Amino acid sequence: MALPSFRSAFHLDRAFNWFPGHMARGLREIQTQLQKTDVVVEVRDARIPLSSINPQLEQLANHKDHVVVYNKADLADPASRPSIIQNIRRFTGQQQVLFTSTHIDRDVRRIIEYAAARARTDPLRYPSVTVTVIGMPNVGKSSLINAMRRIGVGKGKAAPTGANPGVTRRVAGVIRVLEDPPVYLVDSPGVMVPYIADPIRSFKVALTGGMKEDVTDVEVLADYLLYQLNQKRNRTYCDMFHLTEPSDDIAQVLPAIARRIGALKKGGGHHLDWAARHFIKQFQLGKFGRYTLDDMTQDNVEMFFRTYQRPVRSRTRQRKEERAERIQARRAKQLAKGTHKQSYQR
Ligand SMILES: Nc1nc2c(ncn2[C@@H]2O[C@H](COP(=O)(O)OP(=O)(O)O)[C@@H](O)[C@H]2O)c(=O)[nH]1
Ligand SMILES: [Mg+2]
Repeated sequence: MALPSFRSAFHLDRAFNWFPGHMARGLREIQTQLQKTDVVVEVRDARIPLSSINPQLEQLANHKDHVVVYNKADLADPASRPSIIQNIRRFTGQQQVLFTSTHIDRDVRRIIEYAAARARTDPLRYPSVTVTVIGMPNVGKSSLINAMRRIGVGKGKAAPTGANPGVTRRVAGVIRVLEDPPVYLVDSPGVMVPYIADPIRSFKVALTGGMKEDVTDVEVLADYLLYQLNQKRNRTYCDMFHLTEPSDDIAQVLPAIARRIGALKKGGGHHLDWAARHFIKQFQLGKFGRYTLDDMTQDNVEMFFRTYQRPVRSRTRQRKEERAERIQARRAKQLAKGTHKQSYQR
């Protein structure tokens, strides 16, 4: 049987973007919180080692004692690890790179140990250690904190977690995760890159659960997933959805999924959006195997780091941000002069 021909690239012009008000506020709160922080744990998603870097967060964390944690490593391709460590060290200078899964105690303990080592080696300077956990939405920050608490002090969940992004909306209170030496953790809301210009990057972030569903298009995401599976010659979906052969046409695959899961409309036809959601969910649960979606070949990594320092902003957003900065500066001036209230009431 001749192999079906697959698309050699995935083309779409529209990127998904999500940067609600609570993230802008979260970023400011994180900045304040970092002044009271000894160690920053910057969590990323191991399935998208490049796309889950937020330069804004990285910049805030860079002048602190800072460890990068690639979480959800149980869902990512372990073969890409050496390349990730090597490239992150080379391009960002970041030496401390860990891989974790929240249900693997050994992984989680390494983060606690990293923080505790500060107090053990320099107890006068660090009578206790405060750790702030930052990162993009849904990478597992709150789950990691709960795991650290479970392992460190044997206590239950303290930070709310959830399958959808945007569960944690404020910088939270301190949570003790170790008695001796005392280690405290602070959770924070996930902060998305304010403007993702590259559609493919936005699809990867969305496919791994980083974006609220409303700002995405589940059928486009399902199509991108199909493209990825076919690229890797992964045929798992054929057995799963009773397809006789692989297909690169989402218009064929989604109805097959709908039939398999019973997403049928009363008067006939298929609920294609339910089918798309189901398909994406199976990926997020690891049912198609372990995936690293970012291409970690040298050329691609170099290209990514050549542009990532300067987050591309749309002109409208740029103008909006400049206006917000001007208003903030004016308020600060008025506050200093004590005229803020009057001008506010006017
Ligand atoms: N497979 C897997 N799932 C994880 C891991 N860490 C977190 N999750 C799941 O990812 C989702 C988001 O977790 P959450 O801690 O709320 O993320 P946050 O938004 O960064 O705080 C939840 O459904 C978690 O169960 C991990 O290491 N492996
Ligand atoms: Mg959270």
